[in-house]
Amino acid sequence: MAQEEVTQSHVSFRDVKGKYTGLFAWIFSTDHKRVGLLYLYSIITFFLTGVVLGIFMKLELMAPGRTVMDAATYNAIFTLHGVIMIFLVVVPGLPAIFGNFMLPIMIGAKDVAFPKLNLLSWWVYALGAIVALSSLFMAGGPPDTGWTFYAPYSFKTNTNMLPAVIGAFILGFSSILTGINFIVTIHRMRAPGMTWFKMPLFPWTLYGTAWIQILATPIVGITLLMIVGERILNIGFFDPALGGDPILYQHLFWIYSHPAVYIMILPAMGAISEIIPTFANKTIFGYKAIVISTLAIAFVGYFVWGHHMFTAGMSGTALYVFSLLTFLVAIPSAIKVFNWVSTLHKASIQLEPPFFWAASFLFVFMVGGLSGLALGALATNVHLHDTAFVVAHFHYIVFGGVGFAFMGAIHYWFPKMWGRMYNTRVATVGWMAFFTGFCFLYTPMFLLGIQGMPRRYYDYVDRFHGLNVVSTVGSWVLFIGLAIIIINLVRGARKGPIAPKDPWGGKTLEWTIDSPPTLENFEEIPVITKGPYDYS
Ligand code: HEM
Ligand SMILES: [Cu+2]
Repeated sequence: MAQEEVTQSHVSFRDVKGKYTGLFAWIFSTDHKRVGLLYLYSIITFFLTGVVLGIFMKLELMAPGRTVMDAATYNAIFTLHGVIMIFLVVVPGLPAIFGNFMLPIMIGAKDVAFPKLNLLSWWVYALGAIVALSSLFMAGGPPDTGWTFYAPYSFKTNTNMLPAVIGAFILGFSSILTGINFIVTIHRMRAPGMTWFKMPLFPWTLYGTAWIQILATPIVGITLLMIVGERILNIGFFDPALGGDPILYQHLFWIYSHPAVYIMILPAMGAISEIIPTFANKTIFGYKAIVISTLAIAFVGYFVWGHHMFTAGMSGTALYVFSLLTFLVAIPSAIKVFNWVSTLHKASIQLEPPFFWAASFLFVFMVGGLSGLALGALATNVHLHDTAFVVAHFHYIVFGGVGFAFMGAIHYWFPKMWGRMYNTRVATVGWMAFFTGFCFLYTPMFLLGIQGMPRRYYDYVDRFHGLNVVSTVGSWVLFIGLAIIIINLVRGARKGPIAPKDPWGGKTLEWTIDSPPTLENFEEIPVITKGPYDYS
């Protein structure tokens, strides 16, 4: 090994000497792996910011009445929390980090199709983030509409709406650039012999996601521009006084934002589909069913947006159709769950941290999905809409689903990305605390919602006190778990033992190359003859 390391072809991508050094070697690098890590560090920074805001919200809700902040501050904080977590964390999330790092490697390519566009997407992301967060430092303060920017409030509030809206608009371009890059990369750059149905599942989910990114994102872009037009030029898109319609805003917003939830969850499902066969030491059950359900979700996901607006005023027919379609879109997700569980059936499972995250993903994703059905049914929706139940539902899905898959992915691919190992025992303790804290944090919100506690309120009546205390304490446990996880990973990246090429016994291409990879990933482009999960 020591002998090999000195030969040029085995230099890790981190040690390659390029035109620049230091920070510049990162922010001007077009290497897909460096771009992926740039996204990782930026997204983690925003994630931690969002977590701190969340902890403060929970502190406020620990007791009725004013606890640590006033109502206006609370409104600004939940808006910022939502904007950061959705637009800066979970939407770019897995595609921008693990998609950039792993996609070319998993399909046997040396980079993405357009490396410069790829770097540009990070720059656009950084610009969007700066613009969106600049409202914090302006007189008037950050917006207080919630991350959905609903009209009519979004064109009436005196807070700084424009930076947030324009920031989100810019961020959309970053998402579109990533989407275009991935579609072309997958079409044009698969290794010889890698037919569509020999492609691993994570790239498949990135493919489905990429189409949503380029087809749905322009819709939210236009919608956000309409708010700008309404606020600056007084064009009456949404203001009834000017002949506009506030409900139109909700339609336009959710025509993007429901498909966007699939931008978030599909790559998460892809990561889980990689982790499960590796730790079950078994071929994935129903590979084609997973591929087809991925494409089905990406497609049907466009037609269910109305379920966010059942109480907003729609024709009876529209209500029934949106409710029916919402139930239909749950089927392909359920198919995947059956496939994962069947893969685990009678397997000899390696109990390691990535597997713990994947297994707990199955649990939280099911709770999130089934509570979605309770919301998708018309009668129960009227009762539950805009209550804490919705907050519990989407945190189980978005934080539970996407967040747990992210944690699984980073613990799975860590040895490949850093060439070192973290301490698996500490990682398991971190997972336990995080998972326990998560359940205590969000489960009470289901109950509170059923009992009628509204969402987005900084105060509540006395009878909701007990469950809110449980939830707040849960947020501390989760935070401790998160701290353990991050400290452990940082220590592993710095001083962990050197990782072998394939520490977990994975079969996809990334496990055949050096840890960490060389600049061009492969010395020779592999020729593919077998399916991706060949454990025979
Ligand atoms: C079985 C699948 C799912 C069903 C049936 C479902 C159903 C619903 C329904 C009906 C609502 C609206 C509730 C209301 O406000 O009255 C809702 C809200 C939400 N869902 Fe889902 N959902 C599912 C999966 C997902 C997934 C996969 C994600 C994200 C990755 C997600 C994220 C959200 C978010 C963010 C909201 C709340 C948005 C807001 O009001 O601010 N859901 N879901
Ligand atoms: Cu939806």
